Amino acid sequence: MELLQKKAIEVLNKNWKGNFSIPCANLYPFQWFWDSGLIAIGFAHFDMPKAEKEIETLLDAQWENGFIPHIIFHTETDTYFPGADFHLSNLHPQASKKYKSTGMTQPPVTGFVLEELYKISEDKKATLEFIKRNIDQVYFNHEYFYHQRDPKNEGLVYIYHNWESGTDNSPIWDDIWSTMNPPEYTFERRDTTHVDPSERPSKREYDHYLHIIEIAKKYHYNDEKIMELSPFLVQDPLFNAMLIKSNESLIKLYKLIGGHDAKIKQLQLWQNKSIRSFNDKLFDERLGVYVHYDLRNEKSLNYISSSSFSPLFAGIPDKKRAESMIKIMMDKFGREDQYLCASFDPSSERFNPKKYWRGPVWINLNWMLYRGLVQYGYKDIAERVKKDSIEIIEKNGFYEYFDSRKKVHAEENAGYGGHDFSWSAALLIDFIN
Ligand code: 9YW
Repeated sequence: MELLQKKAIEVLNKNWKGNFSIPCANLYPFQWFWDSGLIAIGFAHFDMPKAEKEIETLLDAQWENGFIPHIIFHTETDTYFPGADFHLSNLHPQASKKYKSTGMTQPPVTGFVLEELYKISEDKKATLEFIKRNIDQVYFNHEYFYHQRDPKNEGLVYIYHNWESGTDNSPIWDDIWSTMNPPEYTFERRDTTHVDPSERPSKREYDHYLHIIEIAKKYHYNDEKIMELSPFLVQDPLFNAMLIKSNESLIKLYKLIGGHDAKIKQLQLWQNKSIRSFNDKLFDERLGVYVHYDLRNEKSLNYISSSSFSPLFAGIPDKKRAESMIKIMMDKFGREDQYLCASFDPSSERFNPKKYWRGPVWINLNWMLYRGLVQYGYKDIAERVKKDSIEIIEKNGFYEYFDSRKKVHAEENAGYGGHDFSWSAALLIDFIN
């Protein structure tokens, strides 16, 4: 275990660029929002100044309206498509003047990351000072979500692009792609020069991704216009669970700091409404798990994915519901020949254990699942998630994602996508400490 930890530290230090981390060399050469948060948790175990700097750099790129972008383009490299010249964040009047970025966001992990840093810290006083300096920006980000992304005022925020979900090519989006018919764009993919194209989204899927951005750009990333016109408008259980988990952390941290009654009260109001709507609207009684809601077409997207279980991490289901969710997870995802937890329902015909978010196991989702299972008292299953996560890294290395089928790991390298991947390393460190 010591050797694995040493290697993980090497990966993180290698991907550290002075003020922030890249998710992995070549494939993802910039700073990504939720990667940064999770990477900071890893650094906190052995280098708190880097953990703090990671978050400070992320928050430094916040827009004047509270929005935090999903990619911050710190350098000019063209090894990634679509880059800064495609996204053109400066179209938005309140975009950061200091950093080029995308005009979309990612799961809001920053609130709970601040709490994790505090828990891990050996110098709580100094870490609390760091939190005091930064927490209001995170609060401002939540305010942005509740003011700009919740058209029905129900406490559930929408995402307008699959890249905002963090689960880029999930089969769930296939239903939305079938409502669209984007132009066939001409562009040069860069991801497929770094990793095997069979493990990445297709060209046609990319046409859809680009088309949504073109619409948003046409209206200068104006939230009202996006809400009105984006063909992709989804209430995502993973995204909303991250927001809810982060709300809870902000409440705890503000209480610790003292003297922020108005903000605590507001967070509590958001929190109560969000949890109520989440349970009323995103739970599918027939499937017995949480699902996505397509706001544009006003219908539930009834599929089981690893996002379906992420509400456990945020304490959203009651005990009874949690019990039935976990039973479904074990029946469908937890068979002995599968590693926990595939990113998509292995019994579905859309399942593909090699292809990105269509089936492989991801360490970030496993980490959340582990935490959720522990919180609800499912220690044995939690231990299996942890054991599986460590085992697939030990067998293959710090890959971006992993085949969910055990037999493949016995025969060949079953780690896919980018190698020496930051959050796989960071969360491995957190798992074993
Ligand atoms: C892309 C960086 C990002 C993650 C996303 C993941 C992938 C990038 O990599 O998206 O070009 O599609 O899906 O969750 O933040 O690690």
